[in-house]
Amino acid sequence: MYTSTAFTSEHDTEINTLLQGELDRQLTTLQLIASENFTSPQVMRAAGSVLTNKYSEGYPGKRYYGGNRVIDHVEALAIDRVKALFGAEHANVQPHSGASANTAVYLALLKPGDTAMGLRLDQGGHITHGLPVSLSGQFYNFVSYGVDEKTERIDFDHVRQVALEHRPKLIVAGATAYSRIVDAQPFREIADEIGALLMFDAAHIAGLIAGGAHPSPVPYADVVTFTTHKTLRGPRGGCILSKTQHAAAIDKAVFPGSQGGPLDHVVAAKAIAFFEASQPAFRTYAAQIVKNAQALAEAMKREGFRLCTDGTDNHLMLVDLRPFDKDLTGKRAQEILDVAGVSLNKNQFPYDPRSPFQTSGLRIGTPSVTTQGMTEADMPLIASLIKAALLAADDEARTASVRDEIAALCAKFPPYSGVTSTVSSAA
Ligand code: DSN
Repeated sequence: MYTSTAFTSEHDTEINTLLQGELDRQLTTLQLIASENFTSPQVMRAAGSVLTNKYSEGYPGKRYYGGNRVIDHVEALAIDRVKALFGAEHANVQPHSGASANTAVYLALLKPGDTAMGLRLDQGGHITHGLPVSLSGQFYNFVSYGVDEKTERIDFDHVRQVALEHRPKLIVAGATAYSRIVDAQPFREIADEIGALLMFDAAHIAGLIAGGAHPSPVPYADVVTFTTHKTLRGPRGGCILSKTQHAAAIDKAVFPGSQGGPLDHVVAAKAIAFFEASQPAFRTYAAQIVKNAQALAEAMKREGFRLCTDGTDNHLMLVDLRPFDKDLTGKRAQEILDVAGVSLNKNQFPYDPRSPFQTSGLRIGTPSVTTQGMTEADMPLIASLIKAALLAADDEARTASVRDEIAALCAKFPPYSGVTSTVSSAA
């Protein structure tokens, strides 16, 4: 299903060519974006299935359209599986994305103008945690907590202080660029002290939680949101878990509050991903993601980079480029690495002196390379290739040589068995 034959369309050779080009890119370059993964053939098959043809506004047994007998079973199965996977009381599997999930939670639990509190975007938070240009920042009065400047970790004395000062109705825990365990229990205690609700955004770490490689926030949080396509390795989409007391409000806020018809093909793909994540092999996978991140972090340090918090407990690390090259911005490094065959993203780290458009840092994650079968033994080579690519900037011959080495490494770890690139080198 990944071959050019499968992508062939009599009517649209332009898109066919582009799909093949993206397949070749994914097969011949290193995918180190912390929020990406290679989903399974089964998940992709469901996401490309006839379920895309169906309208099913509403919920199982309560639809606005006929013909939903099969769809009801699909959605009920997805709900049952995800509740069992995370030990949740209630689940809504319809959010189209993590941002949609978070927006629905705010709609369910807050009134416009209410105060909420989340991690600063420039210290690891997400745009939906109150960025002024996002809906969250425009409709709600978001205040922020940060990380400690010295340890670069969440400082719960500071979180408590901000909570006591602003008394938010909702505390948002969770991050998009934070390399340490996020402990939900102290957030719960602070929320209880001020009578606030607690939402945990587990988008990045949902797969680690499902696989037992990160403590679960489900027992502590009123609501847990996550995306299904990051460490969880499912289709692109969102999900909301909640305590029973919030179930009706959450469901109403998803539909009809903020979405219309669910993407039933994606709901089926989510159900498959929840099944896959419940298998013993997924626990091994989740643990290996972390082992690989820790091995890569140590190797990056040996290559002369500084790591935010000096390392990682999860699937990602934030790299401070300044000790390696004080003039190299994250933006430039991302561009250089893109040409050399390494996909990652520029990222500010806490107290980064540069803007979010330039940054002094990079974010690197191991979910994709771990799915490909790479282990700790392969991480020093990745670190040395990153360094070599950065040193080779603007030197076409040296960059091409690094790119060939990367393509050779990727060829040893095909993410889809039997599927090879149509190009010998990604150049
Ligand atoms: N959550 C973002 C990321 O981490 O890449 C995307 O919104």
